[in-house]
Amino acid sequence: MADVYESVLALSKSGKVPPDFVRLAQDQPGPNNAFRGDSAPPVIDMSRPRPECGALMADATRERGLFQVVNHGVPAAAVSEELQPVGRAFFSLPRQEKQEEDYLFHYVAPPAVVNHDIWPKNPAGYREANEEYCRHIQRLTRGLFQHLSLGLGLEKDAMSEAFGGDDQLVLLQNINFYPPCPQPEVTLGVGPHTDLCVVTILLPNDVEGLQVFKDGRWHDVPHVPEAFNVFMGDQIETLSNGRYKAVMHRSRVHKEKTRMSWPTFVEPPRELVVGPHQQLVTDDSPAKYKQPRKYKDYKYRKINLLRL
Ligand SMILES: O=C(O)CCC(=O)C(=O)O
Repeated sequence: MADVYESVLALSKSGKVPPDFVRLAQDQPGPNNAFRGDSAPPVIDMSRPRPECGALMADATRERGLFQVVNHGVPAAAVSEELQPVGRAFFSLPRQEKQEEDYLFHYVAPPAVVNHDIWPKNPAGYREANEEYCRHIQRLTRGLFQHLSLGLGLEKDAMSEAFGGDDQLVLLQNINFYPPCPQPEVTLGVGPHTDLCVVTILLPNDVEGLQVFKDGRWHDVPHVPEAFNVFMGDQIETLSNGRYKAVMHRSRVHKEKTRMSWPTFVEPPRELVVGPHQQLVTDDSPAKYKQPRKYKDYKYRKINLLRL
């Protein structure tokens, strides 16, 4: 624990962000330049009847590519008593015990892609908490895919089938750790991007910082207790032939508090070719994404900043 806090303390005492972390003036979040109120993403109650839920999700995704869900079926205890404590404990370990300094990534499903050798061995219970959370997120993903399929006017299993089947979906678990920062107005936790995957299911701690870009401005996403943020990624934008938009987002850091977030990236299998769903390509709505690609090639090109 000493290590993290000593380095953060040193940073806070210096009162300045190291030059490498200072963003260009036009990319700095500034002291208070985001919008709230009407711009907040809708909070969708997943206990509503299925067609209603699908319609609400479809509206939200067409409008802004992001919504929040409550009554999603993931037990609060699996999050607040298991997943979050082991994540916090991991980032409190001395530096040499952590594989990374301020983030962690590993696959959690399907079994064929999971490599437990790179999962943290400490703290005790890390593996069990993450395996249990993964099962809940798999179930939530199935529900979301059904709603989002219906919202596109497709059969409820259409998205799952198009992405290779529920048990083949690849879940990449990430933890972001953003320590307090003496000058939050000049830097960002994560810079602007859309996610590569199909959807991202993001669980934040109670320190706000997520922002989404809409109508030429950045908007704060409020913290809603026990809600998940559901982001549309690049693959669902392609599959839906542009009806669902991948959301541009970024994260801020806080002057005094540590922010953490647990995004789960839901990806298609690496070899799967993703293109617009054939029922969504019509004379009135020709294919917008003319070059279907294997997911692994799309990912490689985007990560390496090659032309897509
Ligand atoms: O921490 C957040 O709220 C956003 C994280 C994010 O966008 C990412 O990990 O890709």
